[in-house]
Amino acid sequence: MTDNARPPVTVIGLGDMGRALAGALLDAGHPTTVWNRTASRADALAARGAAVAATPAEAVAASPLVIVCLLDDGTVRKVLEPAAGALDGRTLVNLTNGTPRQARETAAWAAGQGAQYVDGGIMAVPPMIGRPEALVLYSGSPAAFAAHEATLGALGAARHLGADPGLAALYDVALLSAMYGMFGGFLHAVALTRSEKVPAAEFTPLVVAWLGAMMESLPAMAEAVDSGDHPATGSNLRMQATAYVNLLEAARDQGVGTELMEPMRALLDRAVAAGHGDDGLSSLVDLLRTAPA
Ligand code: FVH
Repeated sequence: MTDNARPPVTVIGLGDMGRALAGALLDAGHPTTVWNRTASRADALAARGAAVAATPAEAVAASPLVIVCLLDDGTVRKVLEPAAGALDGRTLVNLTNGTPRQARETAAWAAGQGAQYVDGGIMAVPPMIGRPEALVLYSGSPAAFAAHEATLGALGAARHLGADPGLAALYDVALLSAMYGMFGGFLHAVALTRSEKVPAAEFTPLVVAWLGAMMESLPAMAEAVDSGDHPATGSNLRMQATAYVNLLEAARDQGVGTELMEPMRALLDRAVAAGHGDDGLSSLVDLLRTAPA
């Protein structure tokens, strides 16, 4: 059910995420136009009242706000370039996962077409879209974001990070990197315990409690990073580098691959060799920002 008091929106790209975005906009009462390469993916949205455009250009021309959510940056360019003439005077919000450099390049390209540009990073999975727990990070034109903030709020909690269009992608890839670090650690831990037939479901509550306790140290580590002072607080890097060898040896003994764990050993060794053995873990941030010798 749409409500003509709500501004019209176009959604280009109806994969798992794009369909969730378009569905949330329909739920909020926005007249919604959609386009997707595989047209059948629009069927359920059309049944709920979405207008289905025949081409990307027709989709762009339908609304002052155009949201794209496609596989990757190359796909965004491929789909939008034939529609470039229709972008003049519109706001392009790109929720496709990408890099800061790609976001800045697409912003410059969009400006060349007369469009305002806002980049976005979706910190949510499709079933969360439309709910307040879905966080969507934005950066780019502050004026365009302010003009469309209420509409974008239909997708989830909207947070604008600044005028630099690369910021949302920077935060997005940083948060995803933290997520993959956590999942990688969990997967390795479960592979280890499964090697002795411990059911993952039995072991996992211990992981949840342990990671929760360790997460409490992150704000203090962040302060150390910002100050450049890296107190060991009882766990210096020399000790950690020595103990870490046991993590790798135990994995090999248990027949578990070490590919998720090896990079940290290399970094710890590099830190100790560089004279940071008495520092705390937070000093690895400085090291990561310098290439190995
Ligand atoms: N799904 C998720 O959990 C995450 C959550 C965080 C954000 N990501 C990013 O969102 C972008 C879209 O992800 P998605 O889940 O919708 O991805 P797919 O279901 O694979 O849909 C891909 C869409 O891209 C279209 N597409 C692909 N290649 C082309 C092409 N050569 N020409 C035109 N369109 C293309 C595809 O069309 P079709 O296959 O249905 O015809 C879909 O619309 C992504 O950046 C995530 O990293 C999702």
